[in-house]
Amino acid sequence: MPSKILIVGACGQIGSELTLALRDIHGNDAVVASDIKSPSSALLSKGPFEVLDATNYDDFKTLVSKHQIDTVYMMAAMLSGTAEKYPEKGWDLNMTSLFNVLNLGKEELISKIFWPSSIAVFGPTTPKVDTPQQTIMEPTTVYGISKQAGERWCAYYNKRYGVDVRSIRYPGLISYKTPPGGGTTDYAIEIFHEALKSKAYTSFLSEDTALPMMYMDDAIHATISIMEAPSDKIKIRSSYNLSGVSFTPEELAQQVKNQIPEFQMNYNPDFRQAIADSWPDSIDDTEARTDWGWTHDFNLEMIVKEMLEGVKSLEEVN
Ligand code: AKB
Repeated sequence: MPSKILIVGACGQIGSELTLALRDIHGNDAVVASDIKSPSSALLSKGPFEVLDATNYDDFKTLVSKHQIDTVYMMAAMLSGTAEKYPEKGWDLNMTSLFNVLNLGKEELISKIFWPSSIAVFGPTTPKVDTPQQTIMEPTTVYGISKQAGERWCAYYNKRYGVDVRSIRYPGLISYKTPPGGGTTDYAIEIFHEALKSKAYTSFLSEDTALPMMYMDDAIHATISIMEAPSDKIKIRSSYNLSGVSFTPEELAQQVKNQIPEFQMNYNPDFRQAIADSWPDSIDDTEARTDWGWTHDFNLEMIVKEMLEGVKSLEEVN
């Protein structure tokens, strides 16, 4: 029987683009999109959509059996900035949704799971430059703690129950198609909208805050690649380091200025500065490259060009 896929959190920043990419590969009917909130028209018109609260196990199970789902991409999560405002809600959403999908795997109701982790699993005591796959991990944010705990549970369910769960530690993701969802790396998206609208942007991170980042197309490619890889190639069952580019707000502003010379960047760091300061500057992803052949395509210059063109085209449509 052909694979039937469920995306949970399909209206989110990654979920929306992942849904469209998977529908291009497998056909619209093979990919069921779901979210707790209403979908965008592009998602709705192209294939099946279901409203789902991922923290409700019974509803999750019913949906899986209704559509005979065998693969779940569990993309619903509360990101770092928002989870600092609502710590218990963040913990509950991030952990309960993960347990639900892992238990569907344990009960053999689904056969393959993707779950996103993040560079937020690292903390201030982690080596900052070229952070290795295995290293000190003492996260200081709710989001980071939930992702680190989640990674341990993924490895546990794989070892103890044989659940085929695969995961990536996403860096900050940059895209123009869907707005970002309350993360610390969101400045690297907002800057493009403001540069085109008002030729100025005030960054909530300081000019010299280097962070690992990636263009969304690379992230979608990585997500689909790790899921398509033969099971024996996935040697790490917690989560893989993944690297694209690394830059500071000042370096990004300079690239934007190269395209829009009048652009003015200002800095007014807020509570997210402390979160960013606790994360790595850059990531070593040798294992992902060796085990399942990961490569990235987009450098900073390409990202800036794509983002300015993409945001401009969105504004012309609206
Ligand atoms: C965030 O900033 O919270 C996310 C992430 C790095 O996981 N973009």
